[in-house]
Amino acid sequence: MNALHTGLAERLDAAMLAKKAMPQITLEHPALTLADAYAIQSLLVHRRQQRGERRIGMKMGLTSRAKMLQVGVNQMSWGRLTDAMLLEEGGVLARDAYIHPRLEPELAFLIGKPLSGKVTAAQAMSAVDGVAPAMELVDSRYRDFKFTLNDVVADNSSAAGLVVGSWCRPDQDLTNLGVVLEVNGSVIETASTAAILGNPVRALVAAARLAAEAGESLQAGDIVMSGGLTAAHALSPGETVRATLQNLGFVSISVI
Ligand code: OOG
Ligand code: MG
Repeated sequence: MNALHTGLAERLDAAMLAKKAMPQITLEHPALTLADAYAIQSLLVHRRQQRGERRIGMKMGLTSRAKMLQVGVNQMSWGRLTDAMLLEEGGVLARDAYIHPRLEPELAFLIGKPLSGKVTAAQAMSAVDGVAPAMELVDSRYRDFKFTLNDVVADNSSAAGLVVGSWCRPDQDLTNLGVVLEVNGSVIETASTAAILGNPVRALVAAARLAAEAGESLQAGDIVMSGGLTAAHALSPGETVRATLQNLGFVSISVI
């Protein structure tokens, strides 16, 4: 920990609380490393925990080509999820509670047994109690949703919210399930779960490895988000957004 990390975590937190976009931190601090960025993220999430929020899991980011192309960053990132980010399935969210929110379809994993370090896909899946259709709400704290890998990592990988559907049995083939994203009944994006690294279980394997590298582990009850399956959709009031994952069901939320 150092003063620069603490100061940047505070600025990112303030931007979120004020719902006001800020300049990219790498413009002012081009020498920041990826390790610095994760240190800032850790402090940023710690501030939220000091306000009473509880860690509920981990989000993977930039695990699909569609997402990498949309934001112009071609390396995986991860972030921390807290209970304050949970949004009610079938509920509403207020557009003006965020800066420039976007929703994206994802696959959620429910961890049943501790998982950490180098694991195989089979080991990762044997630690999973359930899988569910989900959407992630991303809301970059940076102006115009523009960032480098180090910027977005410091900003907790744009994490702002998640909507998780009913848990389904994990002992099924998840490798190539159809994905449909609809806004007010019109299909705007389609994909396959194979969009996530060729097999979405690889996102969970990566999460276990990255958690261990950060000195953490996935615990029973944790949620792991796979990363966006398609480009994210920028929200406007009046929209109902629904993500359907083949065999798993759907999740939806309305924007006011
Ligand atoms: C960066 C976070 C990426 C995903 O699912 O790929 C992400 C962003 O899009 O703002 O959440
Ligand atoms: Mg995401």
